[in-house]
Amino acid sequence: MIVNAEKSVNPESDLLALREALHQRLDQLLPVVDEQDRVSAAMRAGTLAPGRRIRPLLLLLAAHDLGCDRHHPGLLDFACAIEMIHAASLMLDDIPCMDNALLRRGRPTIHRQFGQHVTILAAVALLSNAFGLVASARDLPTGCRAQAVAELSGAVGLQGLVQGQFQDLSEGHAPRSSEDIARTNDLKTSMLFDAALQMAALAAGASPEVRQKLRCFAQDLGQAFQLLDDLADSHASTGKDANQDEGKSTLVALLGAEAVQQRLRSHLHSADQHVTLACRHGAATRHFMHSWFESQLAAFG
Ligand code: GRG
Repeated sequence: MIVNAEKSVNPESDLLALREALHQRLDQLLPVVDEQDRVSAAMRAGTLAPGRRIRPLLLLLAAHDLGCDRHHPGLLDFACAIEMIHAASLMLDDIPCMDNALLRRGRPTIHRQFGQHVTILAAVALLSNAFGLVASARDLPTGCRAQAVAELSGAVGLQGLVQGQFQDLSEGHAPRSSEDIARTNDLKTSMLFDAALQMAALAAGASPEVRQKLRCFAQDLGQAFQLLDDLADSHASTGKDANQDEGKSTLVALLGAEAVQQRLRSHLHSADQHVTLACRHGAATRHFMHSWFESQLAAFG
């Protein structure tokens, strides 16, 4: 376990510092070696574009709440790997045979900048880089790194993001029950949150009981996150195409915005209880989660 030396955290300035550390490390991990190399340029453009960095921040803050030094270099590597996988998933999600999106993170989607074949290759290379980075994360025990690779592989593969995306694409435009929608959201969104939290727990040497509570936390958080994403769909200021969900069977379409907001708050409440039990009160993680959702709900709710 990597021990935390400092105790006090100023949430806002600390978040800024963590975001900056993430950006710098990602920049270092994805260098411009050859100006002509379109694939590496697409990898950089997809990853370094101004995303909100929710997943890697969650990893670092949960690790802090579990007693780790949140600036530990190995944790930063884990967090960057999570962001690379997330960026790869967004790049693939946006291509014409999937969501056919024009805008992402306030910029033209990667296939519009670099073409489809470059985007697909860049996403595959990002995935490969991410697994390599976890396997070689700095100053972490071999067993911890190996288990982190296994967590991540489970979250991305056929029982994770890939399956969620497949279900969304093949069933998303047909009528679905709220349970089916929630199951797909779990695969698409909660699984990567869970991998991030499990990697924090592995670095912290957390017990199986703590890891189980974190799984429950991730499930609620992912559901809340996806509901917010659905509520934000009709707004123009998200940096993504508005009304991308038109004709899709989302929970907003099925239950209406008000019921979805209630459902979202109930998931947040449950998430709060799980993380409080898992992470010795989970102060940093809870503060981040609540302030982030409150600001988003004020804008889109
Ligand atoms: C092999 C990695 C990989 C994926 C293959 C394409 C795919 C399968 C999965 C896509 C899953 C997907 C797009 C889930 C949506 C999750 C979601 C709500 C994304 C938006 O996340 P934000 O709001 O985005 O955190 P930023 O841009 O802020 O990072």
